[in-house]
Amino acid sequence: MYIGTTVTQFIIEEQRKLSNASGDFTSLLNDIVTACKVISNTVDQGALIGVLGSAGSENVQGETQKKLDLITNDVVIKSNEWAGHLAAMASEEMDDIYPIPEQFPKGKYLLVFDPLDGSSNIDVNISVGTIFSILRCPDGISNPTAEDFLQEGTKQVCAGFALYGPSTLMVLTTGNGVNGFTLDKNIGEFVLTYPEMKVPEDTNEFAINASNDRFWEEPVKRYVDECLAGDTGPRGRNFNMRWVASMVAEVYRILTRGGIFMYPKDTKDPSKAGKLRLMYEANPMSFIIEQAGGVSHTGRERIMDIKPTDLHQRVPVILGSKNEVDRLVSYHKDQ
Ligand code: P6P
Repeated sequence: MYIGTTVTQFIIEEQRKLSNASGDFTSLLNDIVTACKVISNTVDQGALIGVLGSAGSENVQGETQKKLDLITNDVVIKSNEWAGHLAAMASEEMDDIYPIPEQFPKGKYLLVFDPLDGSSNIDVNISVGTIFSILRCPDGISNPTAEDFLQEGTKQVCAGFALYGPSTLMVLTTGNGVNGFTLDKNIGEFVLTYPEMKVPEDTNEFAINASNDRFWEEPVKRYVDECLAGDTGPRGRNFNMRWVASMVAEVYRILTRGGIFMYPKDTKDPSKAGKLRLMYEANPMSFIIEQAGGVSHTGRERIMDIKPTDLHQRVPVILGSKNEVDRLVSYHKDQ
């Protein structure tokens, strides 16, 4: 019985379109996919294997780490450090970069990842995910530093995420559109189920943490107030609101039925430019959203154009359906 196109077959067929493809990239992507399968299985078992709850430590962001933050970080590291495709890795859960250990060969790519995005939800059994971004290691560099990771989002070779929800899904882009796969746990393979995903240009659904309302800048207040005014206000139609507090779940919903996701700049902590991290949340999700026909912006600039200055740099994020993001960007210009 034909099982459909597996993610491995898909990647190899994609690779054939690239004239200079060495197979290195395909093998790297397969190692990342393996890590996501292991994480899916671990998250699925949760309390049964004692992996829930706090690890009693903080990450570089000052956020309390869950046990699963550390476990999943280690899964990604161990699945990808040995094969010779990477020169180094960086993660939300590690202060500095992770150089490939001496006993393993080094490769030409850099991997940046958030091993368990939305992990504050894990103890309450709400969907979480793994976000990853692949960059090229600069030519001639065999021992990269954090500086070598600080590349604009436009330099990404690949971006993807796994979503551990009712189904475990994988969403990928290598710059030729966006494709979604569902993990068939009976055979342990991600199978192509959502080819050529596209973000609808219009939407009636916005996502924002409304508890931050009093900290928002005027353009965001105006946009959200107009959505809340519905058909009695300037938009002339009603809107719906969602907030899952798990970016992977929000982005997947937007890829499926449209929407606008906002974690904007606010005055809650003036020292922070936003909550979400550029290198392993905003940039990979921006690559995916743009490849699916959406827009991803800070309100003042295209996220993928930002020249990073720090591995754990935070940025405002407004992404999703083109016509809604464009509208909110125009409100920033009107300011
Ligand atoms: P808040 C999860 O911690 C995360 O980084 C994103 O996945 C999510 O969109 C956001 O933070 C949730 O933030 O302030 O609503 O808990």
